[in-house]
Amino acid sequence: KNRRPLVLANWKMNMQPEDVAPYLDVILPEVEKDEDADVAVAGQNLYLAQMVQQSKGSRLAIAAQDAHWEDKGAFTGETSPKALKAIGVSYVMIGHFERRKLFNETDERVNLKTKAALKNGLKPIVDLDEDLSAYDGQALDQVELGQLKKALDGISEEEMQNVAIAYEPTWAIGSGEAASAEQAEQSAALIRASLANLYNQDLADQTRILYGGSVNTDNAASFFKQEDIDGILVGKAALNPQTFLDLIDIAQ
Ligand code: G2H
Repeated sequence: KNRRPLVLANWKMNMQPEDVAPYLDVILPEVEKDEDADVAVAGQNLYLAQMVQQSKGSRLAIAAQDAHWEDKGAFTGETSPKALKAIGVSYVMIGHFERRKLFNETDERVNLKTKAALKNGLKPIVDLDEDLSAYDGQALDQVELGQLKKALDGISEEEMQNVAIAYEPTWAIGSGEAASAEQAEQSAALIRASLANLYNQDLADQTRILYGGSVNTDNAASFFKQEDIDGILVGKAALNPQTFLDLIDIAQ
């Protein structure tokens, strides 16, 4: 694989204000040594400016968990992708399973948000939670995943250089029961085949695909061994900074 591993911690709505700086204090010196993987932490919006400040000049990238599709306007409670970029945020997660399930995120909005993130120079991590078993047995050159196709509608090959895809089987999220490495690889391979059909094989070969859903230090290595899995999206296990560091080590 010539794709650079990406390890993303998703804090979700966890961490109190006093937890943020000590967490970064633990990981920052170690992340500096980890030259063979990209590392990012997605915090609640209200911590992002502080996280960017604390990690300035380091290799750690800061991610948002969502962003609106407009740069500004009357959208109470929402977050502007333009403002995220301005404060130094690098990545933005779009369409996480919890957004789709609990906050009525639609494929159309995922698409609008992905485009807006790209327009503002943020790197979107587009999350898919579609049940891919439906595509079982389909010839690879015909695979066309619904969520993927809708999310990327109108996004150019050039813009795709900055997009990563994350796949999270719904039953594996926060359940403690991860997909097996084989199941995860099968899904990642389907996603890559679908990217090749939507764009071309070169682009599919360059795009990073992450697995998410109950990743921990026991199973992470098995995911990285898979041909089509280039990274992990980690919730619960990444709430402990030492465990997150262990996961980054495994990625390299
Ligand atoms: C899935 C994942 C991170 P967890 O949502 O996005 O969380 O690792 O707790 O399953």
